Amino acid sequence: MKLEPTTSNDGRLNDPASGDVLGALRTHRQFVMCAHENPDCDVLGSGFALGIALKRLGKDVKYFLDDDVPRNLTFLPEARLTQRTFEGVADDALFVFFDMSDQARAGKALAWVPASRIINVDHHLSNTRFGQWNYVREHEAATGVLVLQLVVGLGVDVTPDIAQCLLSAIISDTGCFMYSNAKPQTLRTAAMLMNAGADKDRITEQLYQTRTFAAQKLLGRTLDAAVLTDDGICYSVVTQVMLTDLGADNEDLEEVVGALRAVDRCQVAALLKEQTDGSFRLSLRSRGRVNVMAIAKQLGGGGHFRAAGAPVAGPGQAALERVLSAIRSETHAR
Ligand SMILES: [Mn+2]
Repeated sequence: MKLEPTTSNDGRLNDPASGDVLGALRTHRQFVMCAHENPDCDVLGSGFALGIALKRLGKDVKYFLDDDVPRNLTFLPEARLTQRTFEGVADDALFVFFDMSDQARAGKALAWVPASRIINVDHHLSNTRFGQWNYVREHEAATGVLVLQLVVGLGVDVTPDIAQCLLSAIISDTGCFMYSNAKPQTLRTAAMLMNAGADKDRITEQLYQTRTFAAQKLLGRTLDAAVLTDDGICYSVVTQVMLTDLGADNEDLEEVVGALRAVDRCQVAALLKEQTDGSFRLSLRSRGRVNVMAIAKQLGGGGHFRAAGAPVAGPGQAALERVLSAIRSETHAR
């Protein structure tokens, strides 16, 4: 389906900010799509969608992923094509980093890539413009929205597969349109993608109505152990022992922090997830008053106003104290 360039949130047509990036995409031959650690639907959907579009222009595309595709995202077109090595990647290939505020988010496997070979496509507030080419629009709901601009800018038809990838990215990053980043234009873009062949029902079934039994049990245990403080912090800690007991893994934790955030007296939800090396990964959510990105930044992480994350060193009690004090320094400063 041929789509007209979309109108961005600020009303601009055919986003001129994408110009340099479009030039790089048109003139180079080979591209490596790159995801951040703990890949999500926005980063993978964005990479697959642009990959499909570039292949339609005769370009060579690799999908590098130093991870398995999360189980609930294996329905995405191209999900079976990811590779863990740089086999077949030429010296002149460009690396497209999606949905990352800085290069470190891509992890050690991609730390070697020089800025001169990086295209950076992102919507995070704290983006450091780490690429030679940067297409960053901080107020878009998902990186997938920017990729749609690129696909249209390249003159490629939005095929059902491209539409499926991009609608998945948008649905995921807006929490199925529940979050405040879902604007009227976001809904129009989603409608357009459905018209182009995206299967909304399949996406929502995969993303929101399919859980492992272990994940449901883990949600129960984590909520049972949750603490709500007088100053509105709702937190819980997931240990490796809990995961092992239930035969669960990190993928089974997706729903937990949202369930903490849903508590009526909660201002900031915090979930500390113990990693196999004894360190922790922190997920933060805000009910709208507190900027959790500022909290995450204090701890060396990043994200968005209402959803952010950071790595936190162990052991557990010290990690928890550091997190609570970072949250309080932000909430009480207001
Ligand atoms: Mn995103």
